Amino acid sequence: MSDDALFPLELVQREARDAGPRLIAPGAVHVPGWLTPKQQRWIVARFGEWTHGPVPLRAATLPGGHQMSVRTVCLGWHWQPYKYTREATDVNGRPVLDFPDWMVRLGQKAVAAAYTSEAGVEDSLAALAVGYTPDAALVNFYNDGAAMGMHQDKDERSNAPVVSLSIGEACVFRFGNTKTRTKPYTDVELRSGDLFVFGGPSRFAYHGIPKVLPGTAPEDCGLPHGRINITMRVTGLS
Ligand code: MD3
Ligand code: FE
Repeated sequence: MSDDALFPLELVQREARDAGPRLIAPGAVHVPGWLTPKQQRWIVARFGEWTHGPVPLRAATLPGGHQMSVRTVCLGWHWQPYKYTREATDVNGRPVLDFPDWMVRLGQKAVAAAYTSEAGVEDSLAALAVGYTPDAALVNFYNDGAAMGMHQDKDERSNAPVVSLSIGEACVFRFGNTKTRTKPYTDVELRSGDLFVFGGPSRFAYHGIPKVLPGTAPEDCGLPHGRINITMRVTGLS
Protein backbone atom coordinates (compact mmCIF):
# COMPACT_ATOMS: atom_id res chain seq x y z
CA MET A 1 0.00 0.00 0.00
CA SER A 2 1.28 3.49 -0.84
CA ASP A 3 1.85 6.13 1.81
CA ASP A 4 -0.86 8.24 0.17
CA ALA A 5 -3.46 5.63 0.89
CA LEU A 6 -2.22 5.03 4.42
CA PHE A 7 -2.08 8.72 5.33
CA PRO A 8 -4.68 10.54 3.22
CA LEU A 9 -4.59 14.32 3.52
CA GLU A 10 -8.33 14.36 4.34
CA LEU A 11 -7.63 12.39 7.49
CA VAL A 12 -5.09 14.94 8.69
CA GLN A 13 -7.52 17.78 8.05
CA ARG A 14 -10.39 15.89 9.68
CA GLU A 15 -8.27 15.56 12.80
CA ALA A 16 -7.71 19.30 12.92
CA ARG A 17 -11.45 19.88 12.64
CA ASP A 18 -12.26 17.16 15.15
CA ALA A 19 -10.08 18.84 17.75
CA GLY A 20 -12.88 21.38 18.24
CA PRO A 21 -12.61 24.72 20.02
CA ARG A 22 -9.78 25.22 22.51
CA LEU A 23 -9.76 27.87 25.21
CA ILE A 24 -6.36 29.64 25.15
CA ALA A 25 -7.26 32.30 27.73
CA PRO A 26 -10.58 33.59 29.07
CA GLY A 27 -12.51 34.76 25.98
CA ALA A 28 -9.77 33.61 23.54
CA VAL A 29 -10.85 30.49 21.62
CA HIS A 30 -8.93 28.74 18.83
CA VAL A 31 -10.92 26.52 16.45
CA PRO A 32 -8.45 24.60 14.23
CA GLY A 33 -9.58 23.80 10.68
CA TRP A 34 -12.88 25.66 10.93
CA LEU A 35 -12.99 26.65 7.24
CA THR A 36 -13.12 23.82 4.70
CA PRO A 37 -10.60 23.89 1.81
CA LYS A 38 -13.47 24.83 -0.54
CA GLN A 39 -14.44 27.79 1.68
CA GLN A 40 -10.78 28.85 1.85
CA ARG A 41 -10.44 28.82 -1.95
CA TRP A 42 -13.64 30.84 -2.30
CA ILE A 43 -12.36 33.47 0.16
CA VAL A 44 -8.98 33.60 -1.64
CA ALA A 45 -10.89 34.41 -4.86
CA ARG A 46 -12.74 37.26 -3.05
CA PHE A 47 -9.37 38.51 -1.74
CA GLY A 48 -8.17 38.81 -5.34
CA GLU A 49 -11.21 40.98 -6.11
CA TRP A 50 -10.70 43.18 -3.03
CA THR A 51 -7.08 43.85 -3.93
CA HIS A 52 -8.21 45.05 -7.38
CA GLY A 53 -10.87 47.29 -5.82
CA PRO A 54 -10.75 51.06 -5.26
CA VAL A 55 -7.98 50.85 -2.66
CA PRO A 56 -4.98 48.57 -3.36
CA LEU A 57 -3.22 46.37 -0.80
CA ARG A 58 -0.95 48.76 1.08
CA ALA A 59 1.62 48.70 3.87
CA ALA A 60 0.51 51.30 6.41
CA THR A 61 3.02 53.91 7.55
CA LEU A 62 3.20 54.30 11.33
CA PRO A 63 3.46 57.77 12.93
CA GLY A 64 7.21 57.28 13.52
CA GLY A 65 7.68 56.91 9.74
CA HIS A 66 8.19 53.14 9.72
CA GLN A 67 6.25 51.12 7.20
CA MET A 68 4.55 47.91 8.32
CA SER A 69 5.75 44.76 6.52
CA VAL A 70 2.18 43.42 6.39
CA ARG A 71 -0.04 44.78 3.61
CA THR A 72 -3.74 45.35 4.21
CA VAL A 73 -6.98 45.92 2.32
CA CYS A 74 -10.09 46.88 4.30
CA LEU A 75 -13.84 46.31 4.07
CA GLY A 76 -16.57 48.45 5.65
CA TRP A 77 -14.18 50.91 7.28
CA HIS A 78 -10.63 51.73 6.20
CA TRP A 79 -8.10 51.42 9.00
CA GLN A 80 -5.08 53.71 9.13
CA PRO A 81 -2.80 54.29 12.09
CA TYR A 82 -4.69 54.95 14.33
CA LYS A 83 -8.29 55.51 13.21
CA TYR A 84 -11.09 54.25 10.98
CA THR A 85 -12.25 56.33 8.00
CA ARG A 86 -14.70 55.79 5.12
CA GLU A 87 -12.16 57.00 2.58
CA ALA A 88 -8.56 55.78 2.33
CA THR A 89 -7.14 59.26 2.92
CA ASP A 90 -3.67 57.80 3.57
CA VAL A 91 -3.65 55.84 0.26
CA ASN A 92 -5.61 57.30 -2.67
CA GLY A 93 -8.64 58.95 -1.10
CA ARG A 94 -11.06 56.40 -2.60
CA PRO A 95 -14.04 55.05 -0.64
CA VAL A 96 -13.57 51.71 1.10
CA LEU A 97 -15.38 48.61 -0.20
CA ASP A 98 -18.67 47.63 1.49
CA PHE A 99 -18.65 45.08 4.27
CA PRO A 100 -20.31 42.06 2.59
CA ASP A 101 -23.46 40.48 4.05
CA TRP A 102 -21.94 37.00 3.73
CA MET A 103 -19.16 38.09 6.05
CA VAL A 104 -21.62 39.34 8.70
CA ARG A 105 -23.23 35.89 8.66
CA LEU A 106 -19.83 34.16 8.70
CA GLY A 107 -18.79 36.30 11.67
CA GLN A 108 -21.92 35.32 13.58
CA LYS A 109 -21.29 31.64 12.85
CA ALA A 110 -17.66 32.05 13.90
CA VAL A 111 -18.49 33.54 17.31
CA ALA A 112 -21.15 30.87 17.87
CA ALA A 113 -18.68 28.10 16.90
CA ALA A 114 -16.02 29.41 19.26
CA TYR A 115 -18.19 30.37 22.22
CA THR A 116 -19.75 26.98 22.92
CA SER A 117 -19.82 25.06 26.17
CA GLU A 118 -17.42 22.65 24.44
CA ALA A 119 -14.77 25.37 24.63
CA GLY A 120 -15.47 25.92 28.32
CA VAL A 121 -16.35 29.60 27.90
CA GLU A 122 -18.48 31.44 30.42
CA ASP A 123 -22.22 31.69 29.64
CA SER A 124 -21.83 35.49 29.58
CA LEU A 125 -19.49 35.11 26.57
CA ALA A 126 -21.73 32.62 24.76
CA ALA A 127 -24.35 35.40 24.76
CA LEU A 128 -22.00 37.59 22.66
CA ALA A 129 -22.69 35.44 19.57
CA VAL A 130 -26.31 36.62 19.48
CA GLY A 131 -26.59 39.69 17.29
CA TYR A 132 -22.85 39.92 16.60
CA THR A 133 -22.64 42.38 13.68
CA PRO A 134 -19.11 43.17 12.49
CA ASP A 135 -18.86 46.28 10.30
CA ALA A 136 -15.14 46.37 9.46
CA ALA A 137 -12.60 43.82 8.29
CA LEU A 138 -8.85 44.22 8.00
CA VAL A 139 -7.55 41.73 5.46
CA ASN A 140 -3.83 41.31 6.05
CA PHE A 141 -1.42 39.73 3.58
CA TYR A 142 1.93 38.38 4.80
CA ASN A 143 4.73 37.44 2.42
CA ASP A 144 8.53 37.68 2.18
CA GLY A 145 9.19 37.62 5.91
CA ALA A 146 6.35 39.96 6.90
CA ALA A 147 5.56 39.99 10.63
CA MET A 148 3.47 42.02 13.05
CA GLY A 149 4.80 43.38 16.33
CA MET A 150 3.01 43.12 19.66
CA HIS A 151 0.10 45.58 19.83
CA GLN A 152 -3.41 46.11 21.15
CA ASP A 153 -6.42 46.76 18.89
CA LYS A 154 -8.11 49.72 20.53
CA ASP A 155 -9.26 51.98 17.68
CA GLU A 156 -12.74 50.44 17.95
CA ARG A 157 -15.32 52.06 20.22
CA SER A 158 -16.75 48.69 21.14
CA ASN A 159 -15.63 45.76 23.24
CA ALA A 160 -17.37 43.23 20.95
CA PRO A 161 -15.22 40.22 20.00
CA VAL A 162 -12.74 40.20 17.11
CA VAL A 163 -12.97 37.24 14.70
CA SER A 164 -9.76 36.09 12.97
CA LEU A 165 -9.57 33.70 9.97
CA SER A 166 -6.25 32.41 8.61
CA ILE A 167 -5.60 31.10 5.08
CA GLY A 168 -2.35 30.00 3.45
CA GLU A 169 0.96 29.54 5.19
CA ALA A 170 0.97 28.77 8.92
CA CYS A 171 2.32 31.32 11.39
CA VAL A 172 3.29 31.71 15.01
CA PHE A 173 0.64 33.79 16.76
CA ARG A 174 1.75 35.32 20.07
CA PHE A 175 -1.04 35.97 22.52
CA GLY A 176 0.07 38.16 25.40
CA ASN A 177 -1.68 39.88 28.27
CA THR A 178 -3.60 43.12 28.76
CA LYS A 179 -0.96 44.84 30.94
CA THR A 180 2.33 44.82 29.01
CA ARG A 181 3.58 44.03 25.50
CA THR A 182 6.03 41.56 27.04
CA LYS A 183 5.76 38.20 28.85
CA PRO A 184 3.75 36.30 29.90
CA TYR A 185 2.49 35.17 26.52
CA THR A 186 1.35 32.00 24.81
CA ASP A 187 2.51 31.05 21.31
CA VAL A 188 -0.01 29.22 19.15
CA GLU A 189 0.54 27.97 15.60
CA LEU A 190 -2.24 29.17 13.31
CA ARG A 191 -2.83 27.14 10.16
CA SER A 192 -4.88 27.53 7.03
CA GLY A 193 -8.59 27.36 7.88
CA ASP A 194 -8.18 28.19 11.56
CA LEU A 195 -10.59 30.46 13.41
CA PHE A 196 -9.71 32.49 16.49
CA VAL A 197 -12.16 34.61 18.47
CA PHE A 198 -11.01 37.22 20.98
CA GLY A 199 -13.64 38.64 23.27
CA GLY A 200 -14.41 39.39 26.90
CA PRO A 201 -11.25 39.60 29.02
CA SER A 202 -9.03 38.90 25.94
CA ARG A 203 -10.38 41.67 23.74
CA PHE A 204 -7.67 44.17 24.67
CA ALA A 205 -4.75 41.77 25.10
CA TYR A 206 -1.44 42.45 23.34
CA HIS A 207 -0.80 40.11 20.41
CA GLY A 208 1.39 39.78 17.34
CA ILE A 209 2.71 37.53 14.58
CA PRO A 210 6.47 36.91 15.18
CA LYS A 211 6.81 34.80 12.03
CA VAL A 212 5.13 33.11 9.12
CA LEU A 213 6.34 29.59 8.26
CA PRO A 214 7.22 29.65 4.53
CA GLY A 215 6.19 26.72 2.39
CA THR A 216 3.47 25.49 4.77
CA ALA A 217 0.39 26.45 2.73
CA PRO A 218 -1.75 23.36 2.06
CA GLU A 219 -2.08 22.68 -1.65
CA ASP A 220 -5.88 22.85 -1.56
CA CYS A 221 -6.26 26.24 0.18
CA GLY A 222 -6.03 28.28 -3.03
CA LEU A 223 -3.09 30.42 -1.89
CA PRO A 224 0.28 28.90 -2.91
CA HIS A 225 2.43 31.50 -1.14
CA GLY A 226 1.94 33.88 1.75
CA ARG A 227 -0.72 34.15 4.40
CA ILE A 228 -4.08 35.94 4.49
CA ASN A 229 -5.64 36.91 7.80
CA ILE A 230 -9.11 38.41 7.99
CA THR A 231 -10.04 40.14 11.23
CA MET A 232 -13.66 41.21 11.62
CA ARG A 233 -14.45 43.96 14.08
CA VAL A 234 -17.34 45.99 15.44
CA THR A 235 -16.12 49.60 15.17
CA GLY A 236 -18.92 51.22 17.18
CA LEU A 237 -18.78 54.07 14.63
CA SER A 238 -21.47 55.40 12.32
C1 MD3 B 1 -6.42 39.64 20.06
N1 MD3 B 1 -3.74 40.59 12.97
O1 MD3 B 1 -4.98 42.88 12.25
S1 MD3 B 1 -5.10 37.96 14.10
C2 MD3 B 1 -4.56 42.79 13.42
O2 MD3 B 1 -2.78 37.45 11.95
C3 MD3 B 1 -3.84 41.58 13.86
O3 MD3 B 1 -2.89 39.30 10.89
C4 MD3 B 1 -2.96 39.41 13.23
O4 MD3 B 1 -3.41 41.52 14.96
C5 MD3 B 1 -2.89 38.66 11.94
O5 MD3 B 1 -4.76 43.67 14.27
C6 MD3 B 1 -3.49 38.59 14.34
C7 MD3 B 1 -5.49 37.66 15.75
C8 MD3 B 1 -6.01 38.83 16.53
C9 MD3 B 1 -6.66 39.88 15.95
C10 MD3 B 1 -7.23 40.87 16.72
C11 MD3 B 1 -7.15 40.80 18.11
C12 MD3 B 1 -5.91 38.76 17.88
C13 MD3 B 1 -6.49 39.73 18.68
C14 MD3 B 1 -7.75 41.76 18.94
C15 MD3 B 1 -7.69 41.64 20.29
C16 MD3 B 1 -7.01 40.59 20.87
FE1 FE C 1 -4.28 43.09 16.15
